[in-house]
Amino acid sequence: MNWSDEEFGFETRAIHAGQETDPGTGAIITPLYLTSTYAHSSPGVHKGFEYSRSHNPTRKAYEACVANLEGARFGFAFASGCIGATTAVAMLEQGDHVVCCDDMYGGTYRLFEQVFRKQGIDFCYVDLTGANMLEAAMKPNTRMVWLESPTNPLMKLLDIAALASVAHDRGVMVMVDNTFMSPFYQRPIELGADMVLHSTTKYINGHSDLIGGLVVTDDEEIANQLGFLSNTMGGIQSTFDAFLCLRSLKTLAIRMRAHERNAFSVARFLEGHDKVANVLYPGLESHPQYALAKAQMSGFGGMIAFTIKGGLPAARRMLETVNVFTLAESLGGVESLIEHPAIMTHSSLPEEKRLSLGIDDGLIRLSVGIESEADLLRDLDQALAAA
Ligand code: P1T
Repeated sequence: MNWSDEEFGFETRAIHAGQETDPGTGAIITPLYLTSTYAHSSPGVHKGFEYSRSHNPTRKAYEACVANLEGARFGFAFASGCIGATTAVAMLEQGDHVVCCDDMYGGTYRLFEQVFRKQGIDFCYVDLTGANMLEAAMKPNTRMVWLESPTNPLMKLLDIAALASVAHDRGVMVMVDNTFMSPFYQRPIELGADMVLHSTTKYINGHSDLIGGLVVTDDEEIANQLGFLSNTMGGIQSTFDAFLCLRSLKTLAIRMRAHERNAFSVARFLEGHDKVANVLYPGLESHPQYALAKAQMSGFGGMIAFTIKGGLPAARRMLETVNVFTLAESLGGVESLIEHPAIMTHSSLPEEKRLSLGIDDGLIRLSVGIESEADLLRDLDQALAAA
């Protein structure tokens, strides 16, 4: 069955795409195929599956479902967002150059600077909120542009269509890390991206019980390379975790709406609080790129960053005082999390880079979950009072 987006809505595709009723039993759920290998009837003659590093029916259904939701034909599921990123960058060669947005997940920055730079790949980090900045940053050896939008943690938005057009004029491929929005609120392939990365640890799985990554593309040549590298490097998602993610996708739409509803309330509450200096949420009219947020995304998601007055001492007191929010790294799960980027998720950035970006000691990041709205507001209120 072809669950095309012309014919079927997002919620329908999230429940059905890539999946078929089991012809042998009628089971409506794709089984957990816990097998490492598959029988051949004669050497080289098999049913399309040889070895589970290359292909596995559960993982294949999950990859096809996410690819469908992103408006792409090919998906590759990995054991983490980081190994998904690693596999994509492994397409490059020594001497190649990558232009990256300046604000990004600290672990991605660490991967580029402390692993790939040693392999002879060059990276630069540029404020890409203006597409002309990309033009200036590209060199003759630039092969890839690496974008996050919204960025982690500063919630900066990048104009994906404009940047992809500038990159493509020079034959440069574009990767967009869509972790914060999920395909429910943003579809970078439709905006011109060549590849989309997810840390599926976050909204795609949504229940904070696994680590995973996924790369999709609609480009057959890129898909061939990713398939080769995934099989050769072997960073695949485990079958069980692929099963859990496939299950989670079925509720992605309702979870994302619930995250957003609560995030709006939290963002407005914080904006009106006298201990809060600044709130960064793309759904607020005060967000510097509110117009782009409305044009590029179909919603605003569940992530918020804000600056507390009083710097680290106030931030620490607030983070130690929350009860419903949990002080923890990660995001995108049903439970609300709060964290301190400077000390936690972005500690691998050199201090001067962190501070020049604006990731200072007063910056706090929220992943707003889907608990009762009033409980979240009350919790933040009492924690801010303690700060
Ligand atoms: O943790 P992992 O599944 O390997 O994904 C890495 C990653 C990639 N891209 C983005 C935008 C991310 O936010 C992450 C992981 N981020 C966190 C753990 C965090 O708390 O920000």
